[in-house]
Amino acid sequence: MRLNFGLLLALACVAHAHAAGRLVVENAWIRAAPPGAMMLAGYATLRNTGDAPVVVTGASSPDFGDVSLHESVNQSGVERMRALGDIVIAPGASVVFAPGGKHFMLMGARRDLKIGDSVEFHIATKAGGGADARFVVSDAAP
Ligand SMILES: [Cu+2]
Repeated sequence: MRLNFGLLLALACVAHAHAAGRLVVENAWIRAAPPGAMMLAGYATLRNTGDAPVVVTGASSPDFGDVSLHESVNQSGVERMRALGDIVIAPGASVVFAPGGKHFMLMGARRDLKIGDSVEFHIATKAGGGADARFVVSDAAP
């Protein structure tokens, strides 16, 4: 029987395949604010469609000097924000960034943004790769 090297190669590849997370960014938007606003907030749903955990470590955008991941918390009736550490998203799970909770804190805008504009973002992950996303400026969630 002749060896089928193509088949052997395919089997070897399957044997070496490993579980991997896959980050998908959905419903990404930035709340519209008056021109010159010191800071803006972005929201999105981060979904892991892979078969291993995804660890989100941060985000960046060419349109902002600084992007950080925050969570609003109510402490004794006072609204405060705290920085989020790494966010672990289990396979099949999603993490929602929405008004009143987790948000992307956007500072140092490099251009004025008006409703309908879109902004490129890169969401960084521990495994590298991450995900690119387009956030649309809006006065309400999509
Ligand atoms: Cu914040």
